[in-house]
Amino acid sequence: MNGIKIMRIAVVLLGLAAIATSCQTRAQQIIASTQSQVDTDSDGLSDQLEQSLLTQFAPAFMIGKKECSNLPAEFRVATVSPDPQEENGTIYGQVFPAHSSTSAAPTAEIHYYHLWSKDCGAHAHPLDAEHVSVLVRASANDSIKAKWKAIYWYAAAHENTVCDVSQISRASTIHAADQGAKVWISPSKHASYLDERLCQGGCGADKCEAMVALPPGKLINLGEPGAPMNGSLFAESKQWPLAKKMRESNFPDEPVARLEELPDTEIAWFNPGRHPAQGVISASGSTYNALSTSGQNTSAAISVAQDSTGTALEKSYNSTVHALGASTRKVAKALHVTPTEEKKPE
Ligand SMILES: [Ca+2]
Ligand SMILES: [Ca+2]
Repeated sequence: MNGIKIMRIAVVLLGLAAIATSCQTRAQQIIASTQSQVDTDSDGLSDQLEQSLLTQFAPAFMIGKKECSNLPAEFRVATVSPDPQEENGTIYGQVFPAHSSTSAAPTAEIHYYHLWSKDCGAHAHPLDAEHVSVLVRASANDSIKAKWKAIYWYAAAHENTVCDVSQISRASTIHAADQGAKVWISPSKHASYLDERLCQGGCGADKCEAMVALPPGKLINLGEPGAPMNGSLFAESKQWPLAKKMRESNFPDEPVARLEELPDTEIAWFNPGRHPAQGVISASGSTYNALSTSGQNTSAAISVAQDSTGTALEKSYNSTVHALGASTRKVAKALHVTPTEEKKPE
């Protein structure tokens, strides 16, 4: 075989190799594209995007060192009745298009659920479904390539009870526009707070003491109501209100509009004045403290601003606590708490 023939064969082989590589790359692109289009829970957001957003905005949870339910639990898959398999710090997520989403500015709501095998505080009960939420918006219409930013955060605290002290905040206020917020979970009752001081003065027996960071654990997408992912059939169980929490938006127009009227240093109550006698009550020892949530001016919010003479939170507390009076006692009665001494703030 002369040199010219060898060269021709080599060129042909190289050509074939190039074609094979091209076909392989194309196939890989098709597979990747197909994977990015998979939408298991049929809500219009791909599994890939949902997991990416869940990871980017995963909160940094703080829990009690002596938490009586140990860690948020992972629940047995493919089981309709919630069955805590292991208390290992698993966090469950849900991502769905927000009602304000447009093709120009895709917007999604994310819920992070910390699910416990039990509530072991006052009025204890088995199973405890708690959560925080965030509203996130894309910088461009390509939701995969776009940069996503958080706009508002919500933390559920004693939702739908006389003690409801759930909060809503601008993401920038709590330094959580690009990543997850720091969230304090009250030991035993598992109420979520966007500011540690709110937990310290929380409702009932809430008190955040000896708090430690929740160790990194699994982050599992629950899917949507009626369209579970990852075997999370337990989400629909009537044994807990998880499905109800999954069906509700935590960013309806009214609280968002109310928050936008406040200075950007403030966190707003989600339900100010929802209950006429509502207050944030802390019964600790013989001291009976309260924060107003009457929905007026500073009492509609908690300021997280600092100043040289102390926190604005304390100022707000001082300026509103006198308004509580009889209403404080009504809440105490509702909570079955009897203060032995009512002390004015210092
Ligand atoms: Ca989806
Ligand atoms: Ca989803």
